[in-house]
Amino acid sequence: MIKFPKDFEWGTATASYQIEGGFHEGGRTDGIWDRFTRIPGNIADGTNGDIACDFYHHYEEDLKLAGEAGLQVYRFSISWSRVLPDGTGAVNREGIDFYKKVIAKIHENGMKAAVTMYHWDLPQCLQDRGGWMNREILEWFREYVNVLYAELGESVDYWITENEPFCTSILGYWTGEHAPGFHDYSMALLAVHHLMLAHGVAVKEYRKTGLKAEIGITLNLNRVYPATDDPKDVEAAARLDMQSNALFCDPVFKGCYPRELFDYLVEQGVTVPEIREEDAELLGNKIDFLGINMYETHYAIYDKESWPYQAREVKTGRPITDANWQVTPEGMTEILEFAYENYHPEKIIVTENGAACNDWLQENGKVEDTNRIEFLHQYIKAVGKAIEEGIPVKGYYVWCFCDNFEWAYGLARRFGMVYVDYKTQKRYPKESLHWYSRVIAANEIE
Ligand code: IFM
Repeated sequence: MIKFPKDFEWGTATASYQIEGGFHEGGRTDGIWDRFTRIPGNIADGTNGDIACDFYHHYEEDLKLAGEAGLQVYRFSISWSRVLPDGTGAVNREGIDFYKKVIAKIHENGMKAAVTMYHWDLPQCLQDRGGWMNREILEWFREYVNVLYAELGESVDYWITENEPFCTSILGYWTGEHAPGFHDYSMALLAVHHLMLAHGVAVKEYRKTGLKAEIGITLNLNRVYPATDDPKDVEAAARLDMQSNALFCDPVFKGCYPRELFDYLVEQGVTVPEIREEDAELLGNKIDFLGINMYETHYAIYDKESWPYQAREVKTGRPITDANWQVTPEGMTEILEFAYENYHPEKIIVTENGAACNDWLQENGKVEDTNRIEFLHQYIKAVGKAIEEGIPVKGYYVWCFCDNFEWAYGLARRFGMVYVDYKTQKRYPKESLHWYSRVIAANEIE
């Protein structure tokens, strides 16, 4: 039996574009995902987030259900274009009021509010001005976060500057799987730099407000191990490992980028971003907690055709989830050890972990997602192991509370603990939600 500390917080996580819907209601303008999802072929099942699970109209019901399940923290993100329809300038009262009501309901239902300020949905009007390629985005972001601090600051319990800058940059500007859908590695690296600086801006501005809630960033970290012990595979995996972890952790904790990685990329013909003198101070701004999203350990081999790293990820025969991700619970303990040993964060929160499963709704209204329960069980145990080793993990949030729009995979890929019938918008708590409630109530796991 693993017992969790008394002050450990159990929660769940969501994100605006994936759940909200109401895409043209209440003064919201288009974000980059509204544009991206309209391009044929970008989303596997051709769906989009126009309605998703319609949290915009169902938030009261959802937050009541979350509270009744005993969840202690509800993580959600703000849609920038709902709050500032022109990206900067006039504040949309209706948008702010919506989030005020959401936070009030979170509290009313006995939970804390963890707010992500940027979870991938850049206003399209700012993309039209260069988006994450344009250094002016630091000023746009400064304005946006200050609106949030001023309007919501008194009621938010945890601030998360950005979610998974890896995805915004590498998937958005290199593989093109995510909005805005570019394919240029040098652009991706520039996006990394601007994202890291924007994170620094948000922390710096926050400290000026005197607000007392904690602020951190959420990184999706995972070790990349060699699939064999061939030295070429070992080196190739080490390069991808740096891209996944050090590229994002070094700027946040050390105020610089991994030299070895940048030197390698220059040799490959990549243009690395110009780092100005004033950047180091912004990059290294101290955070209160590190949020880690972890789902899968990756394995890689040498592949001379795979530019720029000459490395390719492969599966290694482990069971896989419906997202085609390998089930690797030991990797959860390992990534927590890696983060703690290399960067010494004072506090870590696992801000996402979960599984996509091939769920189906039975005649009796039940969804018996035993595979998700087994997945969560193994990963939560792995978090407990890290705590027993003395790593300061203070919270764990399941992705996701309810089924939602899973980016390039659309609505078909279900990650929720609550099943959503998208035709009726009716919610059906899955067995995993009941199971998670019991874990929370016991604060321990077998
Ligand atoms: O749905 C995403 C979320 O937006 C960010 N982290 C991973 C989840 C599952 O893919």
